Amino acid sequence: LRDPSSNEQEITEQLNNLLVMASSCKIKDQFHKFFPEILRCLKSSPTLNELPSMQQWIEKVVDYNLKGGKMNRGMAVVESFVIFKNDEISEKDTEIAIALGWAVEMLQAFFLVADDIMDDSLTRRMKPCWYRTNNLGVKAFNDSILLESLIYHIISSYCKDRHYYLPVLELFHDVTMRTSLGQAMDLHSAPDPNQSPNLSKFTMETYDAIVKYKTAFYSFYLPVAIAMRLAGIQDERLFKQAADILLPMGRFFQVQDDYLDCFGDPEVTGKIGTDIEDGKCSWLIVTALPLCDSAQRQLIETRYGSKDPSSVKMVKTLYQQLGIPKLYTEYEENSYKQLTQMIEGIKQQLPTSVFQGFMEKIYKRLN
Ligand code: DMA
Ligand code: MG
Ligand code: MG
Ligand code: MG
Repeated sequence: LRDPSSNEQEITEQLNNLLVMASSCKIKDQFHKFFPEILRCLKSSPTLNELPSMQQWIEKVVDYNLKGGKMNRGMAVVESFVIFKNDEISEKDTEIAIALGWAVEMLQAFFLVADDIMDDSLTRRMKPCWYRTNNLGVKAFNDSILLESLIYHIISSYCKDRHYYLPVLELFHDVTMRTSLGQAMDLHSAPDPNQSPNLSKFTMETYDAIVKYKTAFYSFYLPVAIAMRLAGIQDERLFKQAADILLPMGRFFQVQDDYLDCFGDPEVTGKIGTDIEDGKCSWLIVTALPLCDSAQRQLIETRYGSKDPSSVKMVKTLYQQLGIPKLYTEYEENSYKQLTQMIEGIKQQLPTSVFQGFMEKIYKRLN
């Protein structure tokens, strides 16, 4: 016979999960509905009023590059804020959290426009990359800078008079610096065109440093740290504790991104992979190398980092032969367990639902 109290506990847990899901749907809806507000805010900037001819261009750049994504990062600001605040939240505060969520999406857009040029990518979010539209090419680089500058217009429009204005500004600046350093390490670890890769650079330590900086800070730490600032949290130890979980979670996310680059379905991921062609220091190559015999290593030396489709195919076949997909599934499952344990470990200090919510959204993801 089942213990009736355990049954009750289960029902309470399921009810709680339903409540969290309902609130997440509501936030998603509110978040999307706010987009025209963001456009209005950008177009009403005094600077743009001096240049009415640029208003349409801004709208075009922002519309193309901010829409169509999963919005996980932006929504995480709002969802985390609601949990941290744990109190009645005013309409104004919700609005600020949503606006800052869009500022995070703007930061993501600015990095992606540049990333796609540098990675020589073809598609993003099921559409051609921005630099491949409007005959832009490298001129799209300026739109990346433009998107970055708009972040600060949003932040000042919504929180100039708030006590957390400066800490939030510093967060965006610090995270931008870290992300661009990560991108620099990512780019420098790859070979020059028509050169064979320097395989001694492809170690797990290098990989860990690259992905922590290029992905984990802006995708995981930034949204939660903003929410903490909005909720009035100032204790630096709590920010450190949050980072101790969010940075490894960001690594987990980038390992998934690397796997999907090679083995994902572009119809689902919305982007065609380029890591093998670009000779990137990806999780797959770093995991594969120690398993290679000398002939397999030779194959990587001659074929990795080449745009020739038959070379790319040979690398993918080698990954299959080495059992990389199975190793990936094991990594994903073990990491999930480990991260869940880490989250359990901080429950006295920080609300676990912030971190577990993030985790549930990305575990076993296909896009
Ligand atoms: C992306 O790394 C990192 C940033 C800062 C955009 P990536 O090139 O693997 O991303 P994607 O696969 O989305 O092009
Ligand atoms: Mg890329
Ligand atoms: Mg890249
Ligand atoms: Mg990638």
